Amino acid sequence: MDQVLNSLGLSKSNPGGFAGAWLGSGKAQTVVSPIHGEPLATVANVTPQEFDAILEKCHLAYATWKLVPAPKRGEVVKAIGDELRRHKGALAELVTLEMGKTLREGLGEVQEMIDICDFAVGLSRQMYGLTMPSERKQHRLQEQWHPLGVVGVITAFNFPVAVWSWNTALALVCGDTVLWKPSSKTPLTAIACTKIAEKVLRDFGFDPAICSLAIGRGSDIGDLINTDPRVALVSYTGSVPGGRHVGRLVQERFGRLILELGGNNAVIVSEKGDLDIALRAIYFGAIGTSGQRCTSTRRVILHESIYAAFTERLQALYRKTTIGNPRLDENLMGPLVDAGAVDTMLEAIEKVKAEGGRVLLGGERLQRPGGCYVTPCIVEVDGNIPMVKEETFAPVLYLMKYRTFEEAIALQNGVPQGLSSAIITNDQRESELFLSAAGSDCGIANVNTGTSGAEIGGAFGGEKETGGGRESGSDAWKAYMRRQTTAINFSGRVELAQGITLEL
Ligand code: UN1
Repeated sequence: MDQVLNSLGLSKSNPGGFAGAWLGSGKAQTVVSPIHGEPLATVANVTPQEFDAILEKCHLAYATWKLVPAPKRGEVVKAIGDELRRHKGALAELVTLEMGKTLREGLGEVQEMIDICDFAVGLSRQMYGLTMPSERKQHRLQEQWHPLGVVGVITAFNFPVAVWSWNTALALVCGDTVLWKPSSKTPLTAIACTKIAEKVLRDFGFDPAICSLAIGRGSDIGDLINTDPRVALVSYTGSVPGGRHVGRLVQERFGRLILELGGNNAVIVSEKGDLDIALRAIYFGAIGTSGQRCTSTRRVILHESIYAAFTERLQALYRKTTIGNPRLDENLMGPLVDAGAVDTMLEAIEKVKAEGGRVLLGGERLQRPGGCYVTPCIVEVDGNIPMVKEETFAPVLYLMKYRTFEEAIALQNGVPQGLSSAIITNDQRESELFLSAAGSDCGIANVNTGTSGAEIGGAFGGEKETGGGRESGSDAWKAYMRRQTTAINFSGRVELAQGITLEL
């Protein structure tokens, strides 16, 4: 463990703030691993005064960074990607130690960081604007994209490093600087990533405050980010209530927002689908990251004709789940992030039982050091009863039946969240209907693959209470830039648009 910390430049006690220099004289917290409940290291939060100085430096760094040609900014992101490749193993280990996902998934998370860096390097030469025909003679109409400012990135514990990288790789090539407030549950991985960015920025001779960090509580440091006009864009990943709060504060000052909030993701399994595919997709979607992905599969909508047999097979698979130390390859499921998450899971199961839900299997706390291990749970429900409409951030899977295809779509869409969805079918008409305007209302809709594990090349995000934001691939970069529309007159006289004349 010490070796992992050392190789990433971490010590036993670490300051939690960075803007060219490391600082942090606020309350110190001990980071405890959910794997065994043992302390990993301590981190000192930043005080509000320190936060102000960090933001000021990050804002000042923007004034010069925005003038660097975008392909040059891309070279910096390329070097960050290379550093991530070098540190992939150690960073994945730290992710596992700090938040408890399996090492395989930790490696996958760091791979997502590398992938988005590669994407952003290409993007640094492709931030195209359009040219439109002007309605006036000898005029040109065009739009171009300019940097926006400081991007405040507020991330959650479950993808402690990838979400920062999706935002940061894009923000950097777009000419923005980044101020990161990670989850208080995962400050060590945030310090490790910031050190990687610091090294690269220094090597290139750029101001390392371009990638700043402020560790502290959401209610103080988070709100300072939300309310400060020096932060042009706030990209927030977290719960629906958290997003509602952030949204109000940022909107109040007309700041820009990207919200990535809760999901309540369903897989529809048609009687015309490949049930082996369905089984694997649902199993990984539900137990992967111990059910703590915003894309985790939470609901399965099964055709009544296959319901009984499929439910049997799924339970048999669940019984084989190896639960334990996520650093060991033999374990498929690690702990939840902390003991509080276990309490929340067990309370949710009690509530759904009171609403008529029938627990088929699992949902128990395991007596292990640290107190964060549970057995994954399957609950049979009659449609979207009230608890099913809530996102419980844990491995609880709800099974429900449908008769007609229209019923399946209505169940899929019948929750307040709209992140990810999937259908397992070999019937082309069903899959096309699912993907049509009459189908899934989610930001992500997959066919014959599960709800989680989105690739970075597509835009990532969801509708309704998921918040509407998009990050990562496709044209999500546009949210990190300022669009400027330009009319250029080369006619040598003045002509008003819309045919308006002005006699002088
Ligand atoms: C999240 O859970 O916040 O699609 C992000 C996935 C991952 C990202 C999840 N690529 O499951």
